[in-house]
Amino acid sequence: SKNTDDYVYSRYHSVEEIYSFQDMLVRENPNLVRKLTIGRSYEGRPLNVLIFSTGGTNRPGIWIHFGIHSREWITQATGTWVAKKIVTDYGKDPGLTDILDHFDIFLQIMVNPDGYQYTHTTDRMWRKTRKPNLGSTCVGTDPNRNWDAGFGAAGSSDNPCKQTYHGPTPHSESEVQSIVDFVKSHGNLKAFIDIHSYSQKLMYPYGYTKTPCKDQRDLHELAGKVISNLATMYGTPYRYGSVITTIYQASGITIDWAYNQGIKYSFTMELRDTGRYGFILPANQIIPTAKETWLALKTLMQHTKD
Ligand code: PAY
Ligand code: ZN
Repeated sequence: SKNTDDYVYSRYHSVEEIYSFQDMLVRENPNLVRKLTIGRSYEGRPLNVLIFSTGGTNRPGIWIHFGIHSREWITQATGTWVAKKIVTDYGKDPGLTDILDHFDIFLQIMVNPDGYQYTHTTDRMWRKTRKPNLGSTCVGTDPNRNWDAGFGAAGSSDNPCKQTYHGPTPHSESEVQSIVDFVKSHGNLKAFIDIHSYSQKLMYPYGYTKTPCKDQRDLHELAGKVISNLATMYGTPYRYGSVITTIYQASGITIDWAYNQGIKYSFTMELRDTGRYGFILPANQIIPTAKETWLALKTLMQHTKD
C-alpha cells in the first residue's frame, strides 16, 4: 500500500511491510508521530519505536510493545491497527485526546523483528530471538526470560534448546537491552504494557515469585475493571491476576523488570484466543481483537493518567 488508509489491517504482514507502515504513518502525521530507532536486532534490523506526542517537555510516558515473541502474530497486527487508531482518533475521541494532551505514548510494534522474519520464511512457530548460542547448535533466547528480575530462577530454562531459555546473562539480547536503555534514559514512564498471545489474560507482577507486589490491590482492581470493559465489545472473556497465579511461574520477564524499575502500571496481556487456533489466529479475527484490545488499553491509560 502507498499510504496507511490503503493498508490492509485485516491481514498479517511481513517485516518489510510493517517497517514501511511506520514510515508512512510518520510521513502522514508529522505533527503527532515520530520514529525513534532505539537499537538494532541481532541480525541488524532497526528496533523502531513510534512516539505519539502533542508537545510539552519531558511529559510522562506510556510504553506499549508487541511481538516480543515472534510467532504471536496477532500482536504485531494489533499494534499496527492501534497506531493507526491513535492518529485517527486524536482530536475526535475526547478520552484519547485527554490522554495525549498529558502523556506521550511509545509504541513498539515489532520487538523481535528477526524472529518475526523467521516465522515468515522458515518456522511459523518460532518464539525466541535469532542469536546463536555458544557451545550449542540451538539458536535463540527467550526475550521474555532475559530481563534482570528473578533472572535464571524456576520458570525459565538454562538449556539453549528450550523455548524458555533465559540466555547467558540478563539483557544479553540487544532487543531487550535496547528497551532497558530507553526506559532508564526516559525516566518518566508511568505504564508499561507487554502484549502477547494467546490465552486471553491480563496480568500484573510478579511472575518469578508468589510474594504479592506492593500494588497488588490496586492492580487487581484495575485489571478487573479493564477486562470487564473489554468484554463490553464482543463478550470475550479474560482472566486476570498476577502472572504466577494466573498462568504459571515465569522468571526474568519483562513486566517484573519494569515494575521493579518503579513503573507501577506494568501489565502483560495475552490476546485471543484460548487455544482453538492458538498462535495461528485466523486473519478475520485481527480487527475484532484489535478493537477490544484498544478498549482495554484506553482504560489502562486513562487510569494511569488519573
Ligand atoms: O505474558 O509475560 C507473560 C506471561 C508468560 C508468557 C510466557 O511464557 O512468556 C505466557 C506465554 C506467552 O505469551 O509467551 C503464553 C503462550 C500461550 C505460550 O507460549 O505458552
Ligand atoms: Zn508470548
